[in-house]
Amino acid sequence: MDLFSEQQPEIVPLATGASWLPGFALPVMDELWSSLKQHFAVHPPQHMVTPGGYLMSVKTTSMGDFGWVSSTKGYDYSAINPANQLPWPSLPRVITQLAQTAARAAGYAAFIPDSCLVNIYEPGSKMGLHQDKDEKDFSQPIVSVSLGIPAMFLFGGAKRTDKTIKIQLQHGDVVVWGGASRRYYHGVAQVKSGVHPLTGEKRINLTLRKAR
Ligand code: MD3
Ligand code: FE
Repeated sequence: MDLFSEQQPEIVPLATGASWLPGFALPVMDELWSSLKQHFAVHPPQHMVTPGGYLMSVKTTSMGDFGWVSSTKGYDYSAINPANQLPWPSLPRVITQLAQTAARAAGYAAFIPDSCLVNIYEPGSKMGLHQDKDEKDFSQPIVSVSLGIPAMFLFGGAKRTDKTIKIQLQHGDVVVWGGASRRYYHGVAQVKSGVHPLTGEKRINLTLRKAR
């Protein structure tokens, strides 16, 4: 894997502790997509139920020691996929290495993810403004990787009412969210229809986390 062994990546600061690395994952997209397709065959993405009793428009699945799960009982991390009672598979090396290389480039040298949440967006899917607060250690960043058709990502501040900025996340983009930005509200606007040569009519987002 040649994750920028020579060239310096482009790093765009977005907020305190948040860095956008446009195209950072492009060298590994084929490898990433083939490992995701194998994963989907055993742990198919599902519409989870929210604590409020609604179905999410996004489909999710997980990899790693812990996977993010939602039910009418609340949000949690679990070592077992509740849909098939199987343990989530370990993180593919390509994903761990990508996340660690990106975190290091953004200034987080000691990031060891134990969870990868995979979100699948079809045209019309969206994710409302929220904070990620189900993880134990907020000093650890979250690394996000986008594949497939683009989406408008909404990014606010520490309060729900803070002004939001929009950035279009493209195939191969990586964003590292640490420091103050780790607690910021964020969401994804309704995904417009489109086709990507690798993923078809889908956007896939990976979030690498230290959950426990
Ligand atoms: C900023 N996913 O899974 S990735 C999520 O595109 C989630 O699927 C979105 O929000 C997606 O929780 C956004 C970018 C992202 C992920 C986690 C963050 C931004 C973040 C955590 C804190 C601050
Ligand atoms: Fe989130």
